[in-house]
This record gives sequence, C-alpha cells and structure tokens, in this order.
Amino acid sequence: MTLADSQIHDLAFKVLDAFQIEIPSWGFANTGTRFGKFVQAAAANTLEEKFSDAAEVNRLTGATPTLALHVLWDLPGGLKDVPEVRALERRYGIRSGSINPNLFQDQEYKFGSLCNPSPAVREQALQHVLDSIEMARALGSRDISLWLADGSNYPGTQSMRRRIGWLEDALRAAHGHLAPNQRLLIEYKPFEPAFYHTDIADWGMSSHLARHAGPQACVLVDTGHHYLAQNIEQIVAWLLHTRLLGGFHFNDRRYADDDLTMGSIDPYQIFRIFHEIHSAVRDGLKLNLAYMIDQSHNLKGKIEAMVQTVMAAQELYLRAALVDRTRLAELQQACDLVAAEELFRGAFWRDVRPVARAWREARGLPADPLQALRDGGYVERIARERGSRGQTVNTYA
Ligand code: PSV
Ligand code: MN
Repeated sequence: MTLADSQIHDLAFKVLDAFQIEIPSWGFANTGTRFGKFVQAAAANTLEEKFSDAAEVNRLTGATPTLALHVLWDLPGGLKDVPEVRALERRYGIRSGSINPNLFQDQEYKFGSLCNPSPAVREQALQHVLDSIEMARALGSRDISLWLADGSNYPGTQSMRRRIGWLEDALRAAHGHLAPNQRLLIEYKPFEPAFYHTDIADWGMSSHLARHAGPQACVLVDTGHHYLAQNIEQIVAWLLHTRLLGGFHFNDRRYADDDLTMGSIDPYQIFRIFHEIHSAVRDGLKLNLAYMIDQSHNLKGKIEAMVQTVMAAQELYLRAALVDRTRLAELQQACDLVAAEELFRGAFWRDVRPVARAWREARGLPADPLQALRDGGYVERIARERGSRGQTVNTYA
C-alpha cells in the first residue's frame, strides 16, 4: 500500500460520491426456499411498500436512488400500472431502475419461454419481453435485465442447437424494439431450475447472444451464477476487454445461487472484481455499468440486510479503488510477484470504515446507517402496520 493517508481521504470521498447501487423490489417481499417460507411482519406486500422501504434504504445510505422492478410481481397490469409507478417515484423520491421481464412463472413456460419448441409459446414470451421494453421506456428505465429459466432436465429430450437459433431470433427481435438509450442485459446461470442443460448457461453464451442481438445488448454478471471454482474476475476482465459488460447482480454464495449477503462469504472475490473495473477505468475505458443487488433475505430483516449489503458494497468498492495501480503496473511488468501481491492484498485489508463514516457525516448521512435504522423505529412501525393486515409471499425469488 503506497498511497498516503491524505490522498486516501480525497480519493475515498470522490469514489463514494460516485458509487450507486440499485436495490431489488423483491428484496423487500416475503420469499423463501422450496421447503418453506418464514414470513416477516415488516415485509412489503404492495409496490408502494417496496418503494417506501427503498426510500428508507436510500435515506440511510445515500447510495440507492433506483429500485429494480420485476414485471409480474410489480407491474401485473403492464403499461396500465405505469402512472401509479410514476406517482410512487415522486412520492418516495426513488426512480424505477432496471425492468425484469418474468419468463419463468407462467404454466406455459414449463418447457421454456423464448426457447420453447412451441412457436405460440415463444411468441407469447417475446411479446412479454416487448411489453417489458415498452414499460421500461414509459418509466424512463434504461435497462431491461433478461434472465431465462429455459433449459431441460433430461439428456436427449430437447434440441439444444435448435433452441440457440430460437433464442438468437427472439433477442434480435427484442433488440429491434429498444429505444436508442435502452439496453438489453443478458444474464446467464449454469443451472437451476433446469438441471441438465440451461439455454444461457455462461458468459460465452451471453456474449454470443448479445453480439448477435445488436450493439445495445450486453452481458449481466450475477455473482451467484457460477460454478464454485470459476474465476469471476477473469470473466469480468474479458467482458471489459470485449466491451460487453453491462452490469452486475451482486450477492454471495457458498454452494450455488444462494443469494447470501454480498461479500459475506468471500469479500476478496468482490474486491477482485472491483479491481478489474477500476483498472479498466484507469486505462481509459468508458464504462456504463449497472451495479445491482440481487438478494432476497428469508432469515435476516429485509431492510437491515439491504442496508448492510449497501455498506459492504461501498467498502469493497472503495478498498479496490485504493490499490495503487501505477505502482502495481510497475511490479507486474517486473514480475515482482510477492511485492505485487502484497500491494494488492494490502488494499484489501485496509479498514476503510473510518473514512466511509467521515464521508457519510460530511454528506449529511447517518455515520452508522445500521444503527440509525435500529434507532429510527421504521421497521417496528411497518411491522405493526403491515403485520396486522396479513402477509403475501412471492411465488419465487
Ligand atoms: C435468477 O436466479 C435471478 O438471478 C434473476 O436475476 C431473476 O430475475 C432473479 O434471480 C429473481 O430473484
Ligand atoms: Mn440475478
């Protein structure tokens, strides 16, 4: 670590001023596992309650001005719901963020959506994507985040190759409907809910589909959507190099797509990802990345978990920003392995919480957002109000 303390203060303020991360509406709703749901009295049952919770997270952290919306869960009436969402945006000072089509919940999608062998089902799925693009446009949302559950469970039961062609056609058609400022983010996932093959299983498949769809399509990296040994920061480096990286769904995992708190299992992994991004920026790449959280907590308090996640994201982003990249480049060039590694992990081990605290105070935010949440009484109040009305549960998240 070669940056002087005075440099760190200024850099940290600049970095934290610029860092924003989107939170998901489904992170405030009751969810669970296929074995059971543990409902929380404070969970959000309506879109208004999700906006209200998002506003509370933003009030405490100052870093989450947008809320990702999942179409069927949040906009079941389609375009008709847009005026209501607009009113909620104004009331709570939170903008709609990425729009997430839902191609996995309806019975028709049992054998796939955009890759279903039935032309009628493929058409229905494409229409849903086009409607979602339309909703995003009406809400002023730039990104449509597309995740497909499509795949198969048994060898020989589907033509993987034919399904690639159907997917190419659909995504190109969807791309044709984007407004000039909109983007199609194509998410990949190796397995679940399909357990033999998944149609978009990795970043190579997403990259190919994005290139084929058109210049406004890019790749969405969900940190939970990799096999355990995969080097995610190398994938990020490739996507940066090929200009195909659109954004992230952040979460952590120990086994598969566990949706645990970002950085709770392997904070060094997130640090390494952020390092790749900071170094790309330093090398002059013009990036437009959507940082999003994709977590829905079943056991932790939902708002508390979200605030904790935002703080973890800020700290790891900042720690990665503190790598002295000029010196690191020299050490890399000289193949001075130990010195390079010590410099790198020195930044990782730096405790940035005091400077983050100073930044929060300087920006009129609570120095300790988690304590402020506990002291503020918001969760107790909504638990009383919402708990007495009975709870709803998302079918999947
Ligand atoms: C799928 O596992 C996923 O990561 C997609 O982004 C979905 O939209 C989201 O989770 C729903 O929870
Ligand atoms: Mn995701």
